[in-house]
Amino acid sequence: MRINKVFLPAIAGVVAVGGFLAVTAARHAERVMRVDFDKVVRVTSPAYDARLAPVVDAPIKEFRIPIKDATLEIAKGVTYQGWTFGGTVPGPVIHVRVGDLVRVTVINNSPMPHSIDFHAARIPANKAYRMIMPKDSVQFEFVAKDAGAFMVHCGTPPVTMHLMQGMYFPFIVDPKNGWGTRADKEFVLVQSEFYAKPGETGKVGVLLPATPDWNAEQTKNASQVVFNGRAFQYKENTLKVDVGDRVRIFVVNAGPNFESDFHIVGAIFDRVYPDGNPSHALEDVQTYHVPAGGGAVFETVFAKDGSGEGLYPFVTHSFADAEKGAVGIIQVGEPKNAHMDH
Ligand SMILES: [Cu+2]
Repeated sequence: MRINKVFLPAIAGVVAVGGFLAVTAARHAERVMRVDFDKVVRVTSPAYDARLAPVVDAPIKEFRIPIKDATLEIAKGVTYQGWTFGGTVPGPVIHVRVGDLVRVTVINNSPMPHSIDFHAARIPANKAYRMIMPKDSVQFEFVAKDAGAFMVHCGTPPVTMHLMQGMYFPFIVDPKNGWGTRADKEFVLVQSEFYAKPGETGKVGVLLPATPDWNAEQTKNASQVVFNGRAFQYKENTLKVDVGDRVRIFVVNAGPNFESDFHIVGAIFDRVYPDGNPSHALEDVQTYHVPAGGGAVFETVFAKDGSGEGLYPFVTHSFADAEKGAVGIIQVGEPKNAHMDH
């Protein structure tokens, strides 16, 4: 009813009663967006869909987020029993705008306690981020006040275990009036690490899933470092843009342990927003670091007279990590017979 009241003064007296109901219903639909991530599952095949859909205008955005166990493919041919938000790693991509009221319901459909932590929220942590027991749920709301690329994750101890199992997703907040420049393509990349022991070959010759390696995690010896949950997935499934496109990439580093030194080979970022504030843009940057638990916004233009048609690897320039899977390719245009030697 609160929603209807918003429109009552604006339209009372200018429409007939029947029209009033119709208009109110239509406006209501525009004011509230509801997404149930049990039903809307992020595409992960052949690669996790890195494209960011435009933000919806509805100023109230409601999200139902199920916690569930899932079998993941963390590298080609390597399966892993993960813990997830929404059945994928990373979980869903949420895109809102500064000023939006964000309503969250998290349901724990897994057999162990979990929780949720929105880095973008200013909210009492003891209430919103409390433990959610199996079959229990938590509900809270907050107004998104800060623009940027934010991490959302499970905060149940040991947090490192819940992170290495896959419990994180990106939460993108656009500034009220946009980023100052129009982007032709927007992508989201979440860097993270897995610490997995290779699976053994079972009795019938089937390779069993890899298993968590707690000692490797404690000594920070990752088995895979990935963008969007799977090693090297964007080498074959390139991110495609057109010549002349301004491309904006929201990079979130879910860790749990490593920094991301984000770089595109063959391009320069004409803008980086380290803290998501459009008035704090850095200009003409080659590489910029994203700390574990942090995010940054990167922009570059693949102009015809510069970084035009061709292939452009994106990496963490901490190359031991890139060699474990944190590398992908942006394909600009349709370069003929193009391949990367490295
Ligand atoms: Cu958890």
